[in-house]
Amino acid sequence: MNIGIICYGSVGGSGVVATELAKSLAARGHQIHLISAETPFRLGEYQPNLTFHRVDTPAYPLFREPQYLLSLANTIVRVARAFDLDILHAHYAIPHATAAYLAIQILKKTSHGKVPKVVTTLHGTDITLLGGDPSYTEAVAFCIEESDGVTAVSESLKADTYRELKISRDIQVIPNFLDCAVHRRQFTPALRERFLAGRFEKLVIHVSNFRPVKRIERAVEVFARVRAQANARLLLVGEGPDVGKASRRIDQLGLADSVAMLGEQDQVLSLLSVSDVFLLPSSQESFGLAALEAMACEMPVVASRVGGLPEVIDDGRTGYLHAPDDLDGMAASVVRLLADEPLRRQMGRAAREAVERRFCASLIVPEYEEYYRKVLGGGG
Ligand code: GMT
Repeated sequence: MNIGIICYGSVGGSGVVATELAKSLAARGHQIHLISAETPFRLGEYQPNLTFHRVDTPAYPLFREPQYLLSLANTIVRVARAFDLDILHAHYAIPHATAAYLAIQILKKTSHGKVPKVVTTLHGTDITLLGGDPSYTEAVAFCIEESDGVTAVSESLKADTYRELKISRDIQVIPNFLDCAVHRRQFTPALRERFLAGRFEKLVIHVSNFRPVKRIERAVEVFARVRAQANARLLLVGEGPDVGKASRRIDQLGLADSVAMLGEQDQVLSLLSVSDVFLLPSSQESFGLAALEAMACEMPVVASRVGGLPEVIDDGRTGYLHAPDDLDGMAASVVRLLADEPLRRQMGRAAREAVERRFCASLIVPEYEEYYRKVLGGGG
């Protein structure tokens, strides 16, 4: 199939999933055209069958906002015509589903060749934070209804979409995935020793884009409770709007010596693999790709019981889930795991097994292929 994949290239789960899907589909012989305003950070080296098309949005003094929706729709039209696309797969509804809808209207009026079918994948905040906002609802709901196929990354997100947008169409759940051959524990003793620095015994890690929904200050507060009971260090990996808040909270709680802020890292496997527990106290998480990456590296996750996280983490078997405001409960679970090596190893192994059973690219990418075929056959 000739498939156009539209995504955000900046660090974020939806862009990662879209790029990994693009790479896997290209490796399976499809012609893939990845369309994004930035080079997706997981794109990596040249790969046959995979072409990247940059969306350029020229600035003009009259425009207060850059016209990304228009330049994206325009790029989609050009790519669809030039490469005879069968499928246009929009990752993250806002505004990608709308750009795809607009491009299709243009192609229907102006092209003599085939017009691609549109598949929209809902990732989370496009529905739970933005989609339900009255500033966007009508347009988002309309373009989701108009897509030929719609997928959501969890049952929880599917339910949220019906509730928030009052739509009635069918939504297929296809969970996020990892390349399980690549995403596995890569333990480097020297790296662990470097972080332990001869002063600490255990490592707790949090990886995110430091947006408010990740509640990074709460992560620091959970760690403060852990630190009172265990000789642990916290590794904070990522960049985003709440980095400053994190630093301030670390200083207020007198934790500067036991927290390492590592900034954005595109390869987190080695960092995950030397750590003991992953902490994710988000207020909302439609799936929690970062938790899945930690589990693939045989690490238990302590997280909020919100959104799709219970579909990823089996409470008591592959990690522990708590009400988002139960910081004491999260800290107690982290301390328990840090103190009990056999329990931690057993849960880590169970976490890896859970990833292999349901979330490997080798299982999920064929689900997307089958869904494309269904949509092309008119049954989407
Ligand atoms: O809002 C974000 O955190 C970014 C967003 C994204 O597009 O990267 O994350 C969402 O999509 C990811 C990939 O499907 C999911 O793993 C995240 O759970 C989801 N974030 C939220 O629901 C908050």
